[in-house]
Amino acid sequence: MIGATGQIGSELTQALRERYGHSHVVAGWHIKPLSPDVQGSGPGAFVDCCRMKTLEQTVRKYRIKTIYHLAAVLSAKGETNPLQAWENNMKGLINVLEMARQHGCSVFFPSSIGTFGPSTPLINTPQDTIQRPGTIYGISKVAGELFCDYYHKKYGVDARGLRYPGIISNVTLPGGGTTDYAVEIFYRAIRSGKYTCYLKAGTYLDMMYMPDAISAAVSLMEADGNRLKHRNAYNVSAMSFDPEALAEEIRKHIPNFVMSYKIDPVRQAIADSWPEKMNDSAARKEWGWSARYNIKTMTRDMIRILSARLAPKLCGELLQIR
Ligand code: AKB
Repeated sequence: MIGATGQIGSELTQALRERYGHSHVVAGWHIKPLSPDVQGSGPGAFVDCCRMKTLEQTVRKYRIKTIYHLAAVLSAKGETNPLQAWENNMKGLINVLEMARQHGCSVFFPSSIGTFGPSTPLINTPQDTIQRPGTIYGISKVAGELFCDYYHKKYGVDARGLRYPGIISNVTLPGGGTTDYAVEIFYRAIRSGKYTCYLKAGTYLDMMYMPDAISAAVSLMEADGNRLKHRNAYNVSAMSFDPEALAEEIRKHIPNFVMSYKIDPVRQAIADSWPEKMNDSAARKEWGWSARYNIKTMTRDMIRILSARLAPKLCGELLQIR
């Protein structure tokens, strides 16, 4: 697992360990150290995917069969230093694909709703459609999708991937994304009963709860390759909401929750160019994808888990878990 300290990587590492055996999943870390849970439950390795040597040492040492490449600079952070983001995102993936080619590994590559742009149909976004993103993150993810296809066609590397929506989770905070508000809002609602949102009311975006994001990755990687017509860059969708709808859902559990707005023009422009809801019929048909959580069940679960962890006393007073 490259990026085992990140929002998705930290939880995917643990899920894969539960499924395939704790000693069989190596947690790769680079800038941040591994969390105590990840570090304590299986092997870990320093892996800077932009430096081939560290990647190769780990692949050889542990005889790696599958590389999950979860490290990336996200959309909003990428705009602060576009060339650096391009360098990290592309160099990392190309090294991973080269390693996979040389050592016969398969690859999981998470792409994103960020690969779409203002000229894409943003409602019921088709699997195969116009992709002209306006962020460096989106450009690197489109190029990544194409690189995965290329390595499969030219070298037979089994590179598979998904286009994730915004991911909502309660273990590791996201960092530098446009959809991060949908995670931050829960922490603030529970801690202080207030949140200032940087996206406007009415900004509908495709979103997914982490258990569905994990199950999508596992199901795709376990799917029969003969059934995969696309193999890579599958649209996967679960729920679509705007900040108001999420606040309303949170108020069912925290009635006094107050949301205000202070719009960030950079993230607002990115969000306006992303799908409200993707069409994920190819994933449903080719490997049986379907999401379990909607806004109601996700919100209930987030509040239950975070309230137990963050503010047991406060939450006893404020929450009405239904
Ligand atoms: C981001 O907001 O940059 C990511 C994504 C949707 O890919 N969460």
